[in-house]
Amino acid sequence: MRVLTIIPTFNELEALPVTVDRLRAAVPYSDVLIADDNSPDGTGDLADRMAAEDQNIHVMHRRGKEGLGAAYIAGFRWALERDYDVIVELDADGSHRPEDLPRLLAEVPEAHLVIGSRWVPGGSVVNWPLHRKLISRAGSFYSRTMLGLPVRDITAGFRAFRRETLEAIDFDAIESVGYGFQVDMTFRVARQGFTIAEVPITFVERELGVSKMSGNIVVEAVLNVTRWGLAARWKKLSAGTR
Ligand SMILES: Nc1nc2c(ncn2[C@@H]2O[C@H](COP(=O)(O)OP(=O)(O)OP(=O)(O)O)[C@@H](O)[C@H]2O)c(=O)[nH]1
Ligand SMILES: [Mg+2]
Repeated sequence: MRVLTIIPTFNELEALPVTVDRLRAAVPYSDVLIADDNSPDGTGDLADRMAAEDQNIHVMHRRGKEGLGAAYIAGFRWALERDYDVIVELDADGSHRPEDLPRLLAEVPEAHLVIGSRWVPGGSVVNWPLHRKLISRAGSFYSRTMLGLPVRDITAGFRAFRRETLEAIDFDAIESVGYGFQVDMTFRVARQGFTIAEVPITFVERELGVSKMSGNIVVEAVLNVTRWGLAARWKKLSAGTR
């Protein structure tokens, strides 16, 4: 099984080396692709230095900040052009513990998409205030109901895809950038009839660096979910009356 872990970065000078070291120790057979959006703090140069010392580390330098979704899609294309069997998404900020990755990878033979989930029994979040937990759970609940998806943690960003799953997705049709990107991907995977498994993880709020979360990203996600949910209902309804 050839595994590629994609780490999107924007200004992650402090956190990136720690995360990559932990990943290399936890899953030494995974290659790493750092997809950097020309970070002003020099994360891209640091990534190049890391790649020069470790042949399993690769770097993709992108023009500028275009959002996490665009960086992942570029990484997916890079992986599909090479012979990777499993493609993993991992944040640079330490929120996703690389030590949990072996448990996700162990589920890949059972499911087309494996999600590291905060909101299944055994999953948890460390260092989040109550309101952040409520927003995340409410967002997942709304998306789950609106889109009819049997997934507890729809916005989760710690994921392992089988190659065939990504091959079936039309990346050009994806517009969302933030959390919406994760919801969008989940919805598309489910609509292909693929199986999705959730593995409990402990999510740790970042201790190093600065968050790129914004109100806009949340608004985008809610609006898109509403639009997709209504469109899917409308399609079902009009198919029934024909
Ligand atoms: N390449 C790229 N990476 C990004 C971009 N925005 C965020 N990232 C990376 O995506 C990962 C998640 O970003 P965070 O800032 O932690 O956002 P978040 O996890 O949604 O928010 P927090 O919970 O507050 O940390 C990190 O590795 C970021 O560096 C972007 O525009 N381009
Ligand atoms: Mg984060």
